[in-house]
Amino acid sequence: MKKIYFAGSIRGGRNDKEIYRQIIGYLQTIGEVLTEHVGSSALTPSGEENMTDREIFERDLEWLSSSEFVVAEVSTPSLGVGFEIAKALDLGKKIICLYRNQEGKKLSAMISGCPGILVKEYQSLEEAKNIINSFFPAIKRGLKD
Ligand code: 6K6
Repeated sequence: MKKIYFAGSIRGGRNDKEIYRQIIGYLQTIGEVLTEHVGSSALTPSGEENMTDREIFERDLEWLSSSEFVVAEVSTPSLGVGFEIAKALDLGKKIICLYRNQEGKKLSAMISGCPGILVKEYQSLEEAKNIINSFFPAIKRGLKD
């Protein structure tokens, strides 16, 4: 099963958590999503957490290293997501960033201008699914591994 690392804002703000949950749900039909909690409505920026920041950092980097693909939802700016994208680039992962265009806002040039990152704009979940399908061409042919 393909391992997919989904990245989405946590302390950067949780406005898009429902979208993350829906995208994660779709990615789970394709492979194993290591970071399912990113879409959880129980996860708040200041919520109780039984892990230290160092433990979270180390666990997430381990997951990132072991994954083949990184799917990042970058509409809500997040330092952590930016860091994960840069790290994934260094590790040679295949990265796609999904971005919803919002009036008065623009995606960071460090993401949209980076040649190793595929950035795709979407509005609806349906569009996001189509983008994901074309990012995972083998999946479309029914090959899950
Ligand atoms: C609970 C309450 C506050 O923080 C927590 C638990 N924190 C995290 N748990 C799991 N992954 C995390 C946590 N904080 C950051 N990450 C990783 O960084 C996730 O994989 C996200 O993709 C990304 C979010 O970064 P920020 O800067 O928005 O928090």
